[in-house]
Amino acid sequence: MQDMTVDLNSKVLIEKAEKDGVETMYKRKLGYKVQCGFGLQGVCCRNCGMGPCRISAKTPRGLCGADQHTIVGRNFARMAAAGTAAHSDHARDIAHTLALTAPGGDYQVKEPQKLVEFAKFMDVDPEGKDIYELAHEVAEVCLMEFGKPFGVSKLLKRAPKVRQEIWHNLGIEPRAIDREIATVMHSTHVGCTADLDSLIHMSLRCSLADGWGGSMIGTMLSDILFGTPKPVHTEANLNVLAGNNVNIILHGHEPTLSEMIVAASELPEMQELAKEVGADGITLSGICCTGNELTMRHGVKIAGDFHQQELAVITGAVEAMIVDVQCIFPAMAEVSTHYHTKFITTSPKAKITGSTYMEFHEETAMEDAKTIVREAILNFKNRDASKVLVPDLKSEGMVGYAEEAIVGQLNNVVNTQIDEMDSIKPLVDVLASGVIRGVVGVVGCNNAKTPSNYNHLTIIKELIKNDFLVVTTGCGASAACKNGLMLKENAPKYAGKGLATVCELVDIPPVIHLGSCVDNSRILNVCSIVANACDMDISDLPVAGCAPEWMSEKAIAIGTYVVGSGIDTFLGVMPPVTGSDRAVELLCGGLKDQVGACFYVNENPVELAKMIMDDIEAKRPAFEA
Ligand code: BF8
Repeated sequence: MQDMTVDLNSKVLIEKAEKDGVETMYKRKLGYKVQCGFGLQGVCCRNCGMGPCRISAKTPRGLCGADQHTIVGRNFARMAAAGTAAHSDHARDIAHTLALTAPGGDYQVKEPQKLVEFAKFMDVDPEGKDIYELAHEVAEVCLMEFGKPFGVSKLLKRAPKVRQEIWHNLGIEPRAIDREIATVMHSTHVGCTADLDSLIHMSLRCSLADGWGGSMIGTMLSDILFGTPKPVHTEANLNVLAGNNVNIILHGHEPTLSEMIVAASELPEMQELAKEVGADGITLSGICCTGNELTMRHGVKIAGDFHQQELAVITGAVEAMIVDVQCIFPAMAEVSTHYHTKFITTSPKAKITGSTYMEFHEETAMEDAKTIVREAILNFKNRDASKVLVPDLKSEGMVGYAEEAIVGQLNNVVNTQIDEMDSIKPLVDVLASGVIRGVVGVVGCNNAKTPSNYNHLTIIKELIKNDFLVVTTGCGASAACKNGLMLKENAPKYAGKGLATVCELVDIPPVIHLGSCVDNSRILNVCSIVANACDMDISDLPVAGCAPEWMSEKAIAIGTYVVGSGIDTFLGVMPPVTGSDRAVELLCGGLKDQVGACFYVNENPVELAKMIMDDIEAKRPAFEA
């Protein structure tokens, strides 16, 4: 089992789990020596009650006559729709929270100027309006983006004109977000779409509603509510858990809950209560995207990534794991029974049997957060010292580079102009000169199909060694931070000469922390600004996307909108599409002629990194000209 991760802390805790008699994902994986071949190829259909139908040489069609291309296409589209739903429902909650803002309230507008700019972008006139009146109006306009009856996403106009035309001509401009999700679900119902090209177009349209709709709204409104991230120091890996402090881990995705827990835990009454129960204080840390949201705005430490959630509890040093939605193992309830940890679920969208359910409402946010934090503190007395093992390793890093920070950091040294074209010029110059060969977004999950973190780290190190700047989000960001790749001081050790020089000159790490998975919309934003500044399409830029260990349906939506935006996307794990050679051809080739980008898959991370670099190098001559 130790070989199933490259994280040394994780190895220690996998061994402890064995001794403690606790089952983890790593153990369960051993029971799955052979996974279902039909599922792996995407040729199992259970979209109606006549099935499940499984395509094979003996049964080349389902009972309704659907062939492998239809079934693979439908399954892929449903994954994209589920991913879009998850990101976008997150964004919807943030928009509802913006509608609740009030002066002196639990939620306030932290970035009034950003709100005004975004209001104008969304065709809301800020003139003569109080900032909260404006916030409520913007919230309503954003909420309309989910269900408006007519028109396409308002955010598409962020993209270069030429890109918008591609979408328009292909008929894949996303309309209302919920409509695109519903359309996929309808069209993949028995007896609807049975045409692969159409299903892939639908997947693109729906995923674009995520990238240029839900996720973009989520990111923008989170900045307005909680502040635009700025570079901040943090620490990462399970050693951030503090010996004699109340350890609270926040896990999940939406900052509405976690921001309030941060605020509640800083209250003097909570700090005093922690002392009363015999602790020295309270230590908050994060897992998964909540970890990213908190670290980039507050420097809250990163406890770990998706594959470390069970291991965090197995340290025996966690008073409470507080979760909201997405990427939470149901197994957390069982694992927690072996220790004193309270596994606290808070969302009606993610109730888990065996958890302690404490529903969180944005309307009573601070009161709810205080109740939850109190529960965690009072649990400190139940910690059993004989069960505690906090492993030794943690790393430092600089995190929290929003678009403004990336552009600003380069600009401070090379250029002091503040208008948009001049601001972006240093980034364009450093790319055009070839000092940095290209920019790669290495993002996404951990997948038990690969040793945890291995693909991420291998690919990131190959890229920066060859002067490719890496930007990262989600659990990929945690992997990089845990391994010291987000420290400028480590640039000479890991980065090529060109990249190391840039890191030194403009004070950036070789791997840039861009935030959570919804923040992949920041990558679209920066690409658009650069493409517009160069009078190019996004597909002409020396950039690429990579998901080395993707596993979630959200990752399928992200990969599909990144491809749809014109960025070649490299996967380290094969999606379940190999049952249809036509689907593979289309996704990994044919789309290039339509949207200027496609997927590439290679399960060898060194080879995948080489493919990324070759791909970008091939684009460089045109970009340099
Ligand atoms: O949205 S990277 S495992 S945490 S899905 Fe989940 Fe994947 Fe981690 Fe965040 Ni993104």
